[in-house]
Amino acid sequence: MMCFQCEQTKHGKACSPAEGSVQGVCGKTPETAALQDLLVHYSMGIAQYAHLARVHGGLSDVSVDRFLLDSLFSTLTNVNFDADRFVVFLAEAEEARDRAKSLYEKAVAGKQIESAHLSGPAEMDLSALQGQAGKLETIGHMVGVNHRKELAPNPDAWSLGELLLYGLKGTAAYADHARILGKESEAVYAFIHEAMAALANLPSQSTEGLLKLALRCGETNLEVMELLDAGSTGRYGHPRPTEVRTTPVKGKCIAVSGHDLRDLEEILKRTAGRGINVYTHGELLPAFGYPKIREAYPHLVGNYGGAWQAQKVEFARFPGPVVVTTNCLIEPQKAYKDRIYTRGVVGWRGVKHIKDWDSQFPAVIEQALAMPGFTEDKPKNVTTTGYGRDAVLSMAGDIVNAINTGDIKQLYLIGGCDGAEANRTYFRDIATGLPRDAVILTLGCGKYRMNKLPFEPTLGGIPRLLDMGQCNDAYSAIKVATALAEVYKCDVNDLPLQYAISWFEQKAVAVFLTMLFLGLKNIKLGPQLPAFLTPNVLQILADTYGVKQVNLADHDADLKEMIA
Ligand code: FSO
Ligand code: SF4
Repeated sequence: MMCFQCEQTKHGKACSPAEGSVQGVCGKTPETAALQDLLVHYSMGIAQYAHLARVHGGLSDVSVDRFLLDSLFSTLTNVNFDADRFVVFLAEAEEARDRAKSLYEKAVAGKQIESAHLSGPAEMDLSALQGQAGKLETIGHMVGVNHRKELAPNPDAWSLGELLLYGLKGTAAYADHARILGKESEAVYAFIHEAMAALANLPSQSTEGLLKLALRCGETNLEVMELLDAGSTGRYGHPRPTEVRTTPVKGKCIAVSGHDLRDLEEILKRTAGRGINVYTHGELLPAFGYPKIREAYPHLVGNYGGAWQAQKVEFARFPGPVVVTTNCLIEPQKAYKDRIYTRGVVGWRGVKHIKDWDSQFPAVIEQALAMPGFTEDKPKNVTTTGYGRDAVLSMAGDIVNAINTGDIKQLYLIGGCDGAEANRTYFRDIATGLPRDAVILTLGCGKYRMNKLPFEPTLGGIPRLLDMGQCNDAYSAIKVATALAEVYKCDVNDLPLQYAISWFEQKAVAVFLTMLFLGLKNIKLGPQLPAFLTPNVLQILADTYGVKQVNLADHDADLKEMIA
C-alpha cells in the first residue's frame, strides 16, 4: 500500500512498505487501501462522463452527483476501514458510472464531438469482477498514488494533483454534510466533476493548471461551507455562547461522536423521555450552541471526553453505547466493540452499522438501559462554545472599540484538527503563552488542546477564547475576518489577525485551500507539512502566501514573532 494523505503518515513520508508499514498508521489495511484507491480511480471515470454530459448537453443526475460525494467521503482518513463496504461501494460505482455514461451519450448524440470515446478511468469496466474482493484489490493496488506518479508529467504536477484530490475529498465531505442539512449546489457538483475529470487526464495537466484547479477547489469549498452554514443555522438557529458541562451526570447514557447534527437530532428525538442522557463527543460539542438543539432536548446533558484520538480510553470507560456519525473513528477495542455503532459512510468490519433508525436504533436504546450508566454525579465543570459568526459579529462593536483602545492588540485563529502526536501541545503552548490583550478564535477538534483552560478575559471583559464550532464552521471565522476588514476598510491581511493551524486530514486540506483562495497570508501550519507536497510546491506556497511550518523545536520563537 501507499498512502500519504494525512498528517500522521508514517515517518512524515508515507504509509508504505518502504517506510516499514504493513498497514496505515490509522489502522487501514492494504486491502482496504487498495479498494479505496480503486473507488477513487473509478470515481474519476464517473466524473469524466458526468462532466462532459453537463458541458455538452447541460445534463446531470442527482444520484450520480450524490454518489461521488459519498464515495470520496468514504475514503477520508479515519472514516471507513471496512473492506466489505468498499466492495459494495464499487458495485454502486458501476451503476453510477452506467448512469453517467448514458447521460454523456445522450448529451453528445448527433453532435460532432471528437472525443466520443473517453479514455483512462472511464474505460475501466469492473462488471466481471463485482463482488470478488480479492480481484478488485489486485486492481486497486495498481491505480493509487504511485500510478498517478507515473502518469503525471513531473513530480510537481503529481504533488499538485494529490493536493487537488485531497482538497476535493474534504470538499465532498463538507458538501455531504450540507446535503444532509438540505443544501446542495449544481455549481459545486459541476466543479467536483470537472476537477476529478482533470485528474483522470493527469498526463495532459500542467503544474500551473493544477495549481489553478486547487485554488478553485478552495473557492468551491468556500461555497460549500456557506451552504453548510445556511443548512445548520437554518435548521437549528444561530449558535449562541453556551456553557457545556464536561463532567458526567448520574444516569443511563449514550455518547454521539463525529460531526453530523442531523444524526444527533435523530438520537435526541428517539431517546427523549426514555431516561437516557445523551453526551456529545469530539466534534459534536458545538451542537450545544444551537438554540433549537439545546432548548428542545434537556436530556442532552454534556460533552464527554475530548478529541478523537483518545477514544480507545474514553469509549472503554463510557458506561453506555457510542454512535460514531462521521470521522474520526479509530480501531474499536474489545472493551467496547459490542456497543459502538457507525452511521453514514463510516465503517469498521464487525462493528454494527445503523442504516435504518426504526429497525436498528431500538437495540441501542435497550443496550443503554441495560448498562449501568454513570452511577454518580461528578462535580460540575464547564467549557463554553457557540461563538458562531452571528454571536461574534454581535460583539463586533466591542471588539473594534477594544482594538482601537489597545485593550485587544491581536486576534489569533488557533485550531483546526487535532491528532495524536505529543508535539501538538505546540498549539496549546502558543495559546497559553499569548498576553491578555490577545483574543483567540478556535474551531475544529484542535480546540480540545485549550478549551478547558482558564483564560482570563481581556481587561475590557471580552472572553479570551472564542470557540466558533466544528471544523465545518470555518466559514464563521472567514465571515468574522472579512467583516473586520470591512470595518477597517483594509485588506484582510492588514488586520491584526494571525493563524496557527493544526491540520490532520483532508477536510483540513479543503479549508487550507479556501484560505489560499482568499489570499490569506502567513499561515503557520503543522505539526508536519503535508508529505504530498514537493519542495518546489512548498516553495511556491511559501513565496506566494508565506505558508510556513510551525516551529516545533522552539515555540517561543513563534510566539515572539506572533506577538511582535
Ligand atoms: Fe477533527 Fe477528525 Fe473536524 Fe477532522 S474529528 S480531525 S479535520 O476528522 O474533521 O476536526
Ligand atoms: Fe497513513 Fe493517513 Fe493514509 Fe491512514 S490515511 S494510511 S495514516 S497516510
